[in-house]
Amino acid sequence: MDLKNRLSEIAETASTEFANTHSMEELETLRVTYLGKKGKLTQVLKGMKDLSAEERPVIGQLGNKVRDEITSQLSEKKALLEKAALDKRLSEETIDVTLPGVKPKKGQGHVITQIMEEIEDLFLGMGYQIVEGNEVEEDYYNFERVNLPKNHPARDMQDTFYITNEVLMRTHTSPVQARALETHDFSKGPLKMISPGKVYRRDTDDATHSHQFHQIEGLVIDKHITMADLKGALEALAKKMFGEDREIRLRPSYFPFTEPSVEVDVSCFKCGGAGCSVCKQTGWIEILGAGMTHPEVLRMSGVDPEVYGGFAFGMGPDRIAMLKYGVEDIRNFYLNDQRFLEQFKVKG
Ligand code: 2U9
Repeated sequence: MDLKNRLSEIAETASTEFANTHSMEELETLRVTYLGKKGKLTQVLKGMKDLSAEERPVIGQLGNKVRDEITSQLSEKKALLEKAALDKRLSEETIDVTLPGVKPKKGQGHVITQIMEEIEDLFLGMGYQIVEGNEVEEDYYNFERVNLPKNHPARDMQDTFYITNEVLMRTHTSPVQARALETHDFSKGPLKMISPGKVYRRDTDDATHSHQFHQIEGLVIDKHITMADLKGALEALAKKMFGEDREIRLRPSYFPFTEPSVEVDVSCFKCGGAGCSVCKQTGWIEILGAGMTHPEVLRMSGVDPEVYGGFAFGMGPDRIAMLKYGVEDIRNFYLNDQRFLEQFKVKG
């Protein structure tokens, strides 16, 4: 058979075979059969070298025409098969919009964060500002400026992690107050602030101690502040955290940064004061320490204690959370066990 006839036959059989193809795999096999390196068309075109000079362009033209036809049939069939596959998928895959959706799990703040935010809300409402300072602090601001000079015995209870001899992890949030005192412009009004945050001590971790815990300290400095103002503020705090029926009592105590100093008890929220296991049969639970700011502390911050004075207080949100929820081991707060943490939902 001459090349011309062979080309016509190839065009014919290709056309029939493409028409009878029903899958992409078959189509690919056909492509290789006709157009591949060793394909039928390629074989025929290779034979062109033996043709005469007159015949070669005629057969060459016909060869190109047949190749173009096969190529376009191939892509038409490919598009057809793709569309058929898509139509099949669309008819098979249905979405039942009436099925219940997957409810996203709503998280919540850590129980200590929730307690701290509740306390912050209360004091914001009473006109206090919230000031956060550095957890890495200078010895000078952490100790000296709150009346704890080098070799003061009370430093023993507040050993901490030292970065250098003079730089340490703060042992309380008092340095935040000391820094605020020296920058506050009293001609613009009183200083009313709370400082919440993490603090550090070189404690051996046990059920009631952790090397890292939280504090919220407060400071109010103005002219004519009395201990009655202190009692009013702390009574509001006790009622907010432990219930409207709570009362507080002040017992004399000692802190280097306040004089006089007091320890503050709240009437037992479990038994109302009658005596139970929570309050160890006393009717009262100690929740914070407080006092009138020591004149020396004010003087060191450049504030004249003859003109200005006020009160300060400090509490541990970890202890408040333990009391409020009956948690017996402080370390539970820091284990990141979801089963424990999910139990606490203060707001919302
Ligand atoms: C300045 C002036 C005064 C902060 C105060 C307390 C009383 C207090 C701790 C007891 C154990 C909190 O729960 S605890 O960790 N604190 O009792 N803190 S008055 O007084 C200041 C601070 C800074 C410049």
